[in-house]
Amino acid sequence: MDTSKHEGEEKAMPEQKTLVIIKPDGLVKSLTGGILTKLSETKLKIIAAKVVRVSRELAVEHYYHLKDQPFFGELIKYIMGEHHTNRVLAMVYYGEDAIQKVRAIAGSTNPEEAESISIRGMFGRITTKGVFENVIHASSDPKEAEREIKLWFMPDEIVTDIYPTTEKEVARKMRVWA
Ligand code: DAT
Ligand code: MG
Repeated sequence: MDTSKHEGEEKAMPEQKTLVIIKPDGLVKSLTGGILTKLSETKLKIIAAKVVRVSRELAVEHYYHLKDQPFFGELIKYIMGEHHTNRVLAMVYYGEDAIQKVRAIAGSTNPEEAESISIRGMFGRITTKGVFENVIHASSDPKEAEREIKLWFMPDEIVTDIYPTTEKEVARKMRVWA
């Protein structure tokens, strides 16, 4: 049986997963609804979502590739919500061509260069300190998506099995309801 056409189609339109974060300015300015509505234009599935208080450790790990940039310190303060609120909404979107679809709707990194009907174009701004408050993070390629999703989520927080897992005995104290 010749399956080459089918395989070719799968390669052209792979199912992908991508980490999306609504940053602190997005939450504090009540932009969540508008951003989720824009993202729903992609017709992708949300397979994980949680509100996270971002620690310095998580922020630095997330943006480690930018650690030598002059804006790194301000970027870490921004994602930790120093000027807004210390929480973000972290999500995993899944589906065909997810990474590019979300990046297209998010718009360019610099909110002033972003297309006006993109999320960053509609809701982003540049502060007087030069911080790009661009309201949303979206992974830029499959390798980055995997690293970021594994950094922000545990396997059981995601409703679809997207990466291989293993079972491990862990003895640790955890907070429970009193
Ligand atoms: P993106 O978020 O579009 O993937 P990136 O990964 O290059 O862009 O940078 C991560 C964040 O760092 C970006 O959302 C905003 C900030 N940033 C990037 N370039 C910047 C610059 N030249 N000045 C100020 N902030 C910048
Ligand atoms: Mg990036």
